[in-house]
Amino acid sequence: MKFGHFDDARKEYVITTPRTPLPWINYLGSEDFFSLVSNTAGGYSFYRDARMRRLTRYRYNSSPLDMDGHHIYIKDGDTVWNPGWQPTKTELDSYACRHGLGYTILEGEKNGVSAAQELFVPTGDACELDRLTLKNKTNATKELDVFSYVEFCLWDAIDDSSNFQRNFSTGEVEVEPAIIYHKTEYRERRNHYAVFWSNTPVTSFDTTRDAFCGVYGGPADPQAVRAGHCSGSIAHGWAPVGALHIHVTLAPGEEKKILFGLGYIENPQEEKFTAPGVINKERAHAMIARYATDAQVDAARKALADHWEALLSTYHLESGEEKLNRMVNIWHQYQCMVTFNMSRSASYFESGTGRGMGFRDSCQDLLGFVHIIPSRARERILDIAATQFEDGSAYHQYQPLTKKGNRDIGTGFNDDPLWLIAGTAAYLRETGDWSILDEQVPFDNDASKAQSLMEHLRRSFNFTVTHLGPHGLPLIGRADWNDCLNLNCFSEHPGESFQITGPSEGPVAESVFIAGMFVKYGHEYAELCDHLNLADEAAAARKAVDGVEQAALTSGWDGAWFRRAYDAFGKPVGSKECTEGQIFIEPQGMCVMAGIGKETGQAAQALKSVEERLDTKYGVVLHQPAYTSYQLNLGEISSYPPGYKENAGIFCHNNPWISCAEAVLGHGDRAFEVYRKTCPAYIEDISEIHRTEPYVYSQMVAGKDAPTFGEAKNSWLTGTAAWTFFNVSQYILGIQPTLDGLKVDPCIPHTLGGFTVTRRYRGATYHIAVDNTAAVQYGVKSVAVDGKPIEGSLLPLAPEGAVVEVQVTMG
Ligand code: BGC
Ligand code: IFM
Repeated sequence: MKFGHFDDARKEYVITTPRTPLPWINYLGSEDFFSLVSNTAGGYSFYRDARMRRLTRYRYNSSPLDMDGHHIYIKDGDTVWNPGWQPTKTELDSYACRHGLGYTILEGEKNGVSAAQELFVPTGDACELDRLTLKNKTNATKELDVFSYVEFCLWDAIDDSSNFQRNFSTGEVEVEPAIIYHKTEYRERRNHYAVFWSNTPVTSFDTTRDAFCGVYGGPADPQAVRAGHCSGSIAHGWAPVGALHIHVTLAPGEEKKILFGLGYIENPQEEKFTAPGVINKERAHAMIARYATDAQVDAARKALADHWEALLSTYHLESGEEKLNRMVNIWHQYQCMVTFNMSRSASYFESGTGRGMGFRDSCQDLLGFVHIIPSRARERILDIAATQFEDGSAYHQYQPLTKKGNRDIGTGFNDDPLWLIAGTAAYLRETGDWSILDEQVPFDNDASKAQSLMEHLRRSFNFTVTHLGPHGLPLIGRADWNDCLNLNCFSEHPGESFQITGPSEGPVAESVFIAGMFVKYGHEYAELCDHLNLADEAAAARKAVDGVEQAALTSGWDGAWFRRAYDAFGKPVGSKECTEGQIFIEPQGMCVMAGIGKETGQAAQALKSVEERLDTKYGVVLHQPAYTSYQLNLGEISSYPPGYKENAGIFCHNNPWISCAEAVLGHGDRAFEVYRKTCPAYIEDISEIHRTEPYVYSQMVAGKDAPTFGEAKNSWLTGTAAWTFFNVSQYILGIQPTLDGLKVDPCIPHTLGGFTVTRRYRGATYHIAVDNTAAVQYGVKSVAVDGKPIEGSLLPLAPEGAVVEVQVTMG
């Protein structure tokens, strides 16, 4: 069953009922100001950091669901309704939600009045605009009362939801006609405030929740809306809100537009007050003036549309597969932007308060983002590297506002350092900007300990070299990619409480997955050394890589697949010797991607085992058999019921690894089959089972051991976005940036007769037409550039501004 449809021409998903299985959301903003908005106008806004600069409140996991948001009420006689249905839930005569690139439009109609609430964050500005277009479709004049309402958060979202004894006394606002300033905490160390305004004169306003909603009321039936008037309340402590009321008269057929805005203003510290306690409003006035007229708002919308058009034109596919085109050209890349911006911090499932930017997550996000805005990728790489320690290890997460490592989450994830090589190498392949390696970057955010980025990568590489275990495999530490496989978390006295011991305290648990990573990214590191003429270092790196590769092929091999790990007692994990957890997806994907066992046949055997033992109709599960009971020596993984999350769920993130690995072996049909099984557009028809948004990936889908097999959870913020785009663009369609230029090496289903990709790369535009009338899965027979045949499939680098015609024939 579907709850809407794709509108590819407008690059939108159109939801046609507000009763989706879960709120289906969109992200507005991609620079500093962000809003999440659901298909029923729920959501919240923040500036840069969802924990430290939260503008509006959101109550997660609430009942009723998704009541806090960006609400517009329309009172028409005795009927009160919202264009997005919630929070009044008044039945609408028609409803649609259009989620597009950086904007959402909620279209409702009731009793002959249509209302479109268009929400977006303009490029280059720190505000959300909500434009309401009202139209009277009847033959009689309509007298309407329109209310726009937001509930402010007192900035620090954790403090806001816990420190009530203080916070009920700190709230402060200022009001000017049609403008409400939320200035809580401005008087002390802060220099920022929020502004909520309308471009239309207001009839009345409220700034206290008690007055607007009623002490025992709520957004579903606010007292002021029922009364048709606000009471001019001024917040002193308690819960400051922004509520603006506008009376609107609409003649038959008449249409009117009203703009509401929510902005973030930061004044320099020294400009704090114009008079004691009174904020300096200059910047707010300037912001409001930027969107005073409809023409200005139209121009801002157009600028946003142009911005996205330009971003997406970097990689554009035309093929006979409509769903593939849609995902590659729109939704994969869009989700890559969102995951790049958010890492795993703020969604409807991540509260924005627990996690900041992940070290491994953000490095992987670069793989799918680096072509979109390379300059932002560059900045991100330097930010991430600055949280590394001198021994090459790293904080697992950092806070976006301060960019400082997050001490609560700590360190000890031994895969982290290698992801920095992965992200940086991807940046270099895309841009050829070798200057980044010379950048001086602090360790542990301490400028006095700065070294070149290349030195950071060297320490990343050496971290693995110096942390090998008894089988010559890398030590796993607290965990590798699989956060929940905690093999050094054990007790010698069963029944004792859960203990996590740090990697320096002697644990010997080893990871075959990190071995695969080390081989893959170790080779990429050696290539950087080659390029920098560090021949000795390159040779030494390759020698270290070969050693780990041998260990993976011997101690890491179980007979028909790669083992997952060795636990702290030296027993294999992910082996036929185990009763549960005999085979895991991660090492099969990563080792084969690294080329391990390609010559010996072990790689093909490993993927065959994946297909036989881990594949399901909804995707490849993490491991089999699922753990049926909690086991202290395995850690959090076995704390989940079978089929959920890391305990044998379909973790979407490592499905593309299998698809990439199949492509490495030239299996185009299977690579595409694995891609298709979890791909949103291909499973749109089972939205009632899948339940999350059908336009983006979720972190996981319940595996075959779960009672709710096929049900997805944790949509939007997942490494699946980057890995999928990386897979489909570079492994399947095979348009591969290398250090020396673009290479074309597709691995596609034999039924795909061909395709064309337009790729902007290092300033030139390549039109690449691939002909597969030979109906093969893999293999390039000939390549012609501007009509002239070339040797091999590496395209000569074209000068900036050039347009290059490339003809590739498979066979
Ligand atoms: C995992 C969760 C786990 C959490 C904390 C996440 O990355 O997906 O399953 O509970 O880390 O360890
Ligand atoms: O690898 C992790 C990631 O960093 C956060 N989400 C879950 C993944 C698997 O545990």
